[in-house]
Amino acid sequence: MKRYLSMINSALEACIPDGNFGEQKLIDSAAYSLRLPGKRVRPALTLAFCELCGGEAQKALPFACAVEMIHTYSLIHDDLPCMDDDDYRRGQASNHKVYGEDIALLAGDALQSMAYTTMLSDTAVKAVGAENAARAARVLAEKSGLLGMVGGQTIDIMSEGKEPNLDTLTVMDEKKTACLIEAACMMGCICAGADDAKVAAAERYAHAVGLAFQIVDDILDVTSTTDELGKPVGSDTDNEKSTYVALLGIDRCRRTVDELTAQAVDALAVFDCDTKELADFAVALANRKK
Ligand code: GRG
Repeated sequence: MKRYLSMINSALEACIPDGNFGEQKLIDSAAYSLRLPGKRVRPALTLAFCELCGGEAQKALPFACAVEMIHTYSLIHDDLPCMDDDDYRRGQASNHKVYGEDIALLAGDALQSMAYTTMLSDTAVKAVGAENAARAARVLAEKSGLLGMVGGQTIDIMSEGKEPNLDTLTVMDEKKTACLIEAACMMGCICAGADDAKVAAAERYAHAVGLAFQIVDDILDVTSTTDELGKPVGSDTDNEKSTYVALLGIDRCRRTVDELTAQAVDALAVFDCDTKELADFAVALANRKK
């Protein structure tokens, strides 16, 4: 999956516009967070699923960038004082620590619309076809919106300080984290013109990988260091967050991650080609250290 990194980083760089008048600070703020060294898990998945379905990664690149833009906006907003109030992200000062809360909020908003202008540009639409582009954009809107990522973040906030409950926690993590990973994988298939069975299999893979990803995030929040993660550790405990670790303990969490990873690998059976790379990726994400 590492081979996609330079492609993704160059494409993201090309999306950063030149400023005209007073908006330069906003552009700098959005560019600051986009350029920070994220793992690029979601855009890499878009490109990998596109290739798995016989498409060209290059054609899916605007859609991969769109997912990363939505992810970056969510991280900027997540770090704000009214949310998790974190000072570090991706090993650097959080966006609002550099540009102020007002500009950070607006940079998140701007990245959200930039995601849609990027994947609905003439070039992107021509590359994958108008119907596929519209379908991919709808998937991203649904999975990142009210009933998806933002809905999950709302459940998270409403649950602070309350007794954790496994059902609520699972729905929260499915929405907050798995939904955007689902969008990333589904969009890759859609860009390649794949049939509904393949799009549904990509969604199942991503659902399992996404839930495991969030549980690993919760584990790392208590077992890792700020230096290793590039973001503060212990913030879940400080913010009285409901997490899998708080509810089940680390050993049961690890077992759940392994079960979910096995489910992700099973979901790949629908694809009639070599799926080893995506199976290995699910295992690598389950064992990640940052
Ligand atoms: C709309 C005001 C407003 C806020 C929205 C939706 C939202 C805030 C936040 C999303 C929730 C969120 C941040 C979920 C956590 C998902 C997660 C594990 C993020 C970390 O992803 P990585 O590890 O990060 O892929 P890098 O930095 O590598 O890209």
